[in-house]
Amino acid sequence: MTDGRVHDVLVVGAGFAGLYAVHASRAAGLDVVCLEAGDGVGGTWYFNRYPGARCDVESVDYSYSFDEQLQNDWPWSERYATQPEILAYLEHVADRFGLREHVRLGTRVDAAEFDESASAWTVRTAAGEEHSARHLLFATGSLSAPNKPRIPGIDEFAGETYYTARWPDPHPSLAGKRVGVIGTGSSGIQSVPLLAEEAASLTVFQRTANYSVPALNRRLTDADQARIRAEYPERRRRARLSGGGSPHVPYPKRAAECTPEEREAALEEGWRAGGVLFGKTFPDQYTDLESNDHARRFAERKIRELVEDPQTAEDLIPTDHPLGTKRICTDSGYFEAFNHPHVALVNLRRDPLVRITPDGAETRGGHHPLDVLVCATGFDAMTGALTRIDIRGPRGARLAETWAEGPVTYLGLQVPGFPNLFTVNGPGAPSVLSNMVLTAEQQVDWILRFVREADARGATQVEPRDDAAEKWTAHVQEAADATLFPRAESWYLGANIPGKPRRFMPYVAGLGAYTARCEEIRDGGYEGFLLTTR
Ligand code: N01
Repeated sequence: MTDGRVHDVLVVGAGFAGLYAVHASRAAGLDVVCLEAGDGVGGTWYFNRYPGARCDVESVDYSYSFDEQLQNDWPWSERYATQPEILAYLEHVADRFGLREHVRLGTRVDAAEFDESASAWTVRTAAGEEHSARHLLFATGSLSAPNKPRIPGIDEFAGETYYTARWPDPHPSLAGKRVGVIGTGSSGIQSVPLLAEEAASLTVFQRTANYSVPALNRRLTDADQARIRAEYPERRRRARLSGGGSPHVPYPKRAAECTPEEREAALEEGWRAGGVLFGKTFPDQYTDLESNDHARRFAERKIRELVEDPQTAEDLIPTDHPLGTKRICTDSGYFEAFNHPHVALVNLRRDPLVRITPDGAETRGGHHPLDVLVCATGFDAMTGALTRIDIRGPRGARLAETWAEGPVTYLGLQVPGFPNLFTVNGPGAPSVLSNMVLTAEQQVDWILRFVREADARGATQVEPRDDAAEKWTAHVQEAADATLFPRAESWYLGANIPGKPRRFMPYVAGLGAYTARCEEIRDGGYEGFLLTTR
């Protein structure tokens, strides 16, 4: 089945990026359709319903900026909104801007093929439908393809198995149950305190300890709302110029320029402010190991203060990466949860996981009986959502094969050999190292202007030159190599997926620098891109 039309734009995914792409396409006078695998809009915020799920960027920043009235109308109730509130916001946006009629829910895209003679993409869905469009825009998310851990016996577990990234709705009762959690990234760290409240016992299986800073979440008062509204234009302006897409200002000196007392005071202030920006207390924290060490030792002291059992505290302290080089976490009571007698930590580095059995988890040290297994085991990040789709370019090239050695993109927007295909928050863009909502707005606006420019020039196909993409991809890697990020075995470089090629995927230079480069290329006549007419 097909709707028989060749749309101007086909958007895959109806999360933050996809919904904005639909809205902006319509505003640009383009005919758009959006296909979404979930049965509701929201993308990551539709699927990640695990207990404790919240954004770790302040909600007033992690929200659309394209409509001032929307920005002023939506009263974020907390500093860091919960998943239900963010989902309600996205549903509101879909209704308010009339986006739903353009979105087909429950429609998973399995394949996409470019017809060179028609200069159009045809996508095939899991149900066998076909949809065509001149331009294909993947807003499939950077963290949306769940990683199923390769643990022997995992499929034979006879109890309930849940993935944080696909948490069931309604929430399953865990009362009276023995729950095990595998994974201590953001999802595990956010969910542990709430799982501990509900379960009869909770065993946390930790392979790599992670840094986490108390979120210090709080309700936003009417006075907060009024202040935020008054500050919004300036707040957004600063966010767009910044690295991380929020109006953060680091301490005005590098760590080495401070006296020990001054450094300690700055770190204490950063810690008391709460949240992930502790990772950016000093301006050189991601480039200078000594600066990072100051913050790392400070965070370690905090963990020792929060956790009563000295061995558990030592096990919870990361040993293998500088602070923040694996995505730093933010929590509400994570370390304190281990002070409860029914919560246990298993350090898999000392006591490795051998297998999952039908009734629990076996480590070298013994058997841990479980009724429920929670996998907070992350994602095939950045590329997984794209390479799981059979995407074929005009000369038969398959995206998964083209990226066999790692993703190559120009500006994180396009891939050579795949004309009229765009990615939002994909590899090579600031994406996960920035505020994904503002980066999505910036990229979608850029893409749509490019599409309209191509139309105005009568060009039917747009794609980057090989050399431009290779140069950009090398630049993304070099930018990362100038920081401490590559010192961690992180999902930023694909290290969490066995066999995945190592390439640092997000662009560390940040939103402000990235936007400036995109604008420079646009104003220079789209240097590095090929615009052709068939
Ligand atoms: O996933 P992760 P996540 N045996 O990859 C472990 C965003 N996010 O879903 O580190 C045992 O960070 C793995 O161990 P190791 C945010 O950007 C944001 O938690 O590979 N353990 C690790 O501990 C975040 O960074 C928010 O050694 C295994 C964990 O599973 C990103 O999403 C909330 C294993 C996976 O951690 C991903 O976070 C949630 C195995 N076989 C997520 N396989 C907020 O906005 C994997 N692990 C707050």
